Amino acid sequence: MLAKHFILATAGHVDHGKSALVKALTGTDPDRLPEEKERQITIDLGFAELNLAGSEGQRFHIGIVDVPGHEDFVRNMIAGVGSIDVALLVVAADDGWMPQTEEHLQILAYLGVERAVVALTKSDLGSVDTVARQIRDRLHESSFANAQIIATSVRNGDGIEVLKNALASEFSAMPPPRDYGKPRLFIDRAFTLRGFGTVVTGTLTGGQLRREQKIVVHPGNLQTRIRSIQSHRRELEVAEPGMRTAINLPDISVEQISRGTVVTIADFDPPNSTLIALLEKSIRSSRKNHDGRPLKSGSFVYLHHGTSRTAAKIALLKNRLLEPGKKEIGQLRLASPIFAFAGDRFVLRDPSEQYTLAGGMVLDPNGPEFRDEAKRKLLMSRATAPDDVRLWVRSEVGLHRFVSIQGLLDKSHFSNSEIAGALLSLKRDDTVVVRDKIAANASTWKALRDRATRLIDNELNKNPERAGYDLSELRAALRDKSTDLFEALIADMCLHDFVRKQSTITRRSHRPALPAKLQPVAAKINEALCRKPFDPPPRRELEGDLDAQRVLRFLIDSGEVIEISSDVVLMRENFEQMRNTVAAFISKNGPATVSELRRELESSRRIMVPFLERLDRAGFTRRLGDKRRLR
Ligand SMILES: Nc1nc2c(ncn2[C@@H]2O[C@H](COP(=O)(O)OP(=O)(O)OP(=O)(O)O)[C@@H](O)[C@H]2O)c(=O)[nH]1
Ligand SMILES: [Mg+2]
Repeated sequence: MLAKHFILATAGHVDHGKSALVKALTGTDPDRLPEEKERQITIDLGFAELNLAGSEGQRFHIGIVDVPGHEDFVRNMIAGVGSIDVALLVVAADDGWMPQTEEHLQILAYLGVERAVVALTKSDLGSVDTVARQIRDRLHESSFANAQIIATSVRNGDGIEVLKNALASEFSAMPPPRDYGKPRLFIDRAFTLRGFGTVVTGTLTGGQLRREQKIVVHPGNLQTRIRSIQSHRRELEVAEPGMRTAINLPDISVEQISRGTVVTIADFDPPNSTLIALLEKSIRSSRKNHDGRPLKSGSFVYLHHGTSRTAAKIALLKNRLLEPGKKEIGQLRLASPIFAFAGDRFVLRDPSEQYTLAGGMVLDPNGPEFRDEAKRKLLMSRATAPDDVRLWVRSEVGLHRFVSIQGLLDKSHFSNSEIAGALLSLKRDDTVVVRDKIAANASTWKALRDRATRLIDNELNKNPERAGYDLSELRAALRDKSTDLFEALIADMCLHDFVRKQSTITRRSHRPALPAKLQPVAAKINEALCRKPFDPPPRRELEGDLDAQRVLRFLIDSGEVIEISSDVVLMRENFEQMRNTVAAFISKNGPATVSELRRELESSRRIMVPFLERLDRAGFTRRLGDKRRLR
């Protein structure tokens, strides 16, 4: 049986025995920094691995992240628990539930961690039963209310095996970490190895990474290739979600990459600096302390996402205050962009970095501001069903009216095939219209088509002599519609009552005709063109006013008048007669010059030069030196 990979992280108050427990479970001391050894305190993240067997022979390979408990290092703790599957919450029997036990619990909840096992450590020192009751009490109404509580001691080894079994049973009940084809490695360490160059490590989520794969580093959009991959010092071809992953990026210098940067693939838009999120303040945050005060719209906070931390300004969309126990939609403006997906969780802390204030879920990673109630509702619906791909696709179409199918929800926790499937099902129900590369709500699409129909009909009513409405004018009248959207609209209209003719669109039933008031103008133009049939006046003289322009355009569109050049037009019958005369003259006399043909036709150079060029272009005549012959 293949081993499943999961990530476990410790959590809990300073000095409660997290690192000692990791060492007892794995044999590895996660405190690797000299300063940590000297001060006997964890400062930064530590790592270890643990192999467990399930009761039915399953094998679990667990990457462990050991976090610091001290209040000064909560920032590092958050970076360690951003992509974990299970928390190992540690409470010491001689100390009980303490401030960072509570803060870590809230952080885990904000980040959406749903499973935990509690280790009641130092059982050799304190009253296990009393503290176990206290823990159960504090876990009440948290997502860990039913977590197993295991008393352990690293002094006498009590409970260590029981804890391993408890963890194994936890993992047995879990599906493997999701692979939706969108890998992200949030970097927690970057260093240089002699002979290898830059190595970065992190917890892989969302998809696989393979050796030799092309990747992108954000922010900075640095493009490079993975030279090699390791997990817990073993070489790999492919790293899976849920693996502690180290990758060698020899083309990137260690100065360009650090905790907080993300390694991903090149399929996505760059990071964003504005996002729309559901913000949530835990009912647990205590009124007495600073962390219990409501969060004010307009305030500055630190946003922790993945392994990154950035300053942000909050704008709540409805109320001015976010009270404990409440949820609100808000916009976050970030001091530096983050590579967030819709559905990602994050934590907000105060500017002095002493308190955890709130948490949230990204509802739109590229959220322009909107206070529109309909859109707020659509976003709110997302928050209630973060795993419902159909709902997310439908709300995406609702939020943006017309969405390009390529890239639809690409920054999300849904795979491309889940998104395509949801779109297909919405299309089958006629909820969403899919045309070409565009998806829209059925009603939005109908409204757009009705508008275009009205514009075309208006135009054809006003100018019945025109063959159709210029597409460029129609597009301008519909205002800032993308090329893809406009093309999809025209194609859709042409399936029914409309037809595209060159650069215009018209009703199939439309027959251009001159309105009565323009008839006299037409007669005047006719007369002018026939007075000297082979030497008519220049076009600009015929088009004295707007009406004359309309008529001439109609005559050209209907084929009664032929456009020879920008300034020469001829009646069709005169044009044909000229052409026959040219043919007869050359047949009789052999190749002829412009002058000879001009004399024969009693025309002028102004007409003859463009006229003969036109015959050349049509392949009727051919020019050889200064003479024309017939083809
Ligand atoms: N008696 C007893 N002492 C323990 C036990 N577990 C840990 N300790 C001691 O408690 C102290 C703190 O242990 P650590 O494992 O460093 O605590 P920690 O939770 O990792 O501390 P931070 O990472 O700094 O938050 C050390 O001196 C350990 O030897 C235990 O089961 N019994
Ligand atoms: Mg420690």
